[in-house]
Amino acid sequence: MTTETIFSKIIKKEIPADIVYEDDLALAFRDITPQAPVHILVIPKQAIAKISDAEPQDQALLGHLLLVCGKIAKEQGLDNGFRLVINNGDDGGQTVHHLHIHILGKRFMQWPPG
Ligand code: DGP
Repeated sequence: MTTETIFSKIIKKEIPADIVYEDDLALAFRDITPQAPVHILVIPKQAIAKISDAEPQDQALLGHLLLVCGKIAKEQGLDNGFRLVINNGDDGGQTVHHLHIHILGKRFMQWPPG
């Protein structure tokens, strides 16, 4: 089940966001509470609530989102590396129920994550 989220409003430009990339399928904008000097969220315009809800027919869209992440990382100069994160569900720490990929960069990332 998908419901309206704050990200749906960003897609419809009903609320502002610092958008860094947009195409027919995807939108990317800076996270409002950045956890790294570069912290960008890449989302599908189609509202999939979480990665575990994705279906086989979403395969091309999911691949597209990853390619967009790579393109943005290059544009943002993350040549020394970066981290992609998808939080899924409560234990995953997901707070917005519209699939999003975090791109975090311009600092060293610890492992394991908290
Ligand atoms: P997650 O915990 O994976 O669901 O991450 C949700 C992220 O979304 C969190 O890092 C903060 C960000 N966020 C929440 N509301 C807004 C908003 O209105 N604008 C922007 N730009 N980011 C938001």
